[in-house]
Order: sequence, then C-alpha cells, then structure tokens
Amino acid sequence: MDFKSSEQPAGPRREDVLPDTATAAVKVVIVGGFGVGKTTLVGSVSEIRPLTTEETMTQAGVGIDDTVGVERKTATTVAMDFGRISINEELVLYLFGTPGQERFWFLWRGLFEGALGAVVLVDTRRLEVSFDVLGRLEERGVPFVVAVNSFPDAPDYPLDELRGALDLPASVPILVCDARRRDSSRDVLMALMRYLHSLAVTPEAS
Ligand SMILES: Nc1nc2c(ncn2[C@@H]2O[C@H](COP(=O)(O)OP(=O)(O)O)[C@@H](O)[C@H]2O)c(=O)[nH]1
Ligand SMILES: [Mg+2]
Repeated sequence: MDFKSSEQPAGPRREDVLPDTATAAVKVVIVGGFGVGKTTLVGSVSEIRPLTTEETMTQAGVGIDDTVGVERKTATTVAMDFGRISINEELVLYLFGTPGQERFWFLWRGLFEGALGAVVLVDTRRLEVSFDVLGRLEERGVPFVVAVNSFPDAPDYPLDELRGALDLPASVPILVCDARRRDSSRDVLMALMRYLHSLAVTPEAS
C-alpha cells in the first residue's frame, strides 16, 4: 500500500498561509467596464481560490449592460472579486475587482478605502465603457495603470493612440495584457507597483 497518498492534511492549504516574513499588505482595486476581464484577471493571478460574486444577468441589466462584443457573457459581477498575490516574501497584494457599471458605483466608496492604486482594464472594442471609470479615478486622485486586455477580434491600436483616445497623461503607464494568463496579469500588477513606487519617490510625476 502506498502511504504517500496525495491526500491533504486537515487544516489550511499551504498556499492559503502567508509566510511569517510577509510584512506589508497593499490593497489594489481592479476596475473597468463590463466584461473587460476583471474576474478573469483576479482569478488567473490569485494564489488563493478567488472569491467572486457572479450573478446570471437579470432583467435589471437588459438594455443597460452593453453586451456588444461580449455576447457569450452570461454572468456579471454584482459585488466584487477578491484575490491575493504575494509579490515577494514581504509584500502581499490584496486584489478587489469591482464593477464598472454605473448602477454599482455606490460600492466604490467602500472599496477604494485604503486602496493604494488601481488597474483599469480596457477592451479596445469598447473604449467608451472606460471613460467614466477613468474620470472617477482621476477625481478621487487614485493612481492607476491602464491594462489593455487583448481579445482576439479587438482592434490593435498603437499604445500612444490609445493614450490619446483615453486622454491619459504621459505619466500613466499603459500596457497590453492577457488577463487569462497568470504571468501577464502579474506583469500588470508589477507595473502598478513600479508606478506607485515612482510616485512615492517623485510625487510631482503624478
Ligand atoms: N480572448 C480573451 N478573452 C478573455 C480575456 N479576459 C477575459 N476573457 C473572457 O471575456 C469574458 C469576460 O471576462 P470577465 O472576467 O468575466 O469580465 P468582467 O466583467 O470584467 O469581470 C469572459 O468570457 C472571459 O473568459 C482575454 O484576455 N482574452
Ligand atoms: Mg466580473
């Protein structure tokens, strides 16, 4: 009989437990319009099973949630996604994905409490769904990076053109990602960390 079975011992799974060296916890918010890949990004990068609150789209969303370009999407996040990623032995990021639809904006105040920065996910087929989100972040003075989630049939604009279309200042990082890939999602978070660091070093850069 093989006693080295794959059975897990009782108690928390190893990946659920943070190392004792973890000393800094940073809250990061993932925002963006409907169907841009927020839940996907949190799910691909989180080292704990992400918590997500999806609800089958109901009549409340009909005619309001723009499903053009996301025809296969039948669930929409009503409250938030939650995940965690350790950047190194000391730094842990807590990720909060939050809906971009206007009817959920009442959630924003609480979710942005204590957040150090944000990732704005963008779908180039529907840039306009990001305008309000970007405007609200600027209003609140929350530093953010923009991540273009590349969907196969999405137009492939040069990044400086996108920067112009989204009216982003030159200092705001903009990068392309594939939210389904862990390494790509991680790169986005690292870009945000680098940006936050640069702001802390030279605050006038913001
Ligand atoms: N091709 C492609 N599809 C994606 C990508 N990210 C998300 N999706 C799909 O797009 C749909 C919407 O993603 P979801 O994460 O639910 O969007 P959310 O509303 O922002 O949370 C889902 O069907 C995903 O599987 C991506 O990078 N590439
Ligand atoms: Mg979602």
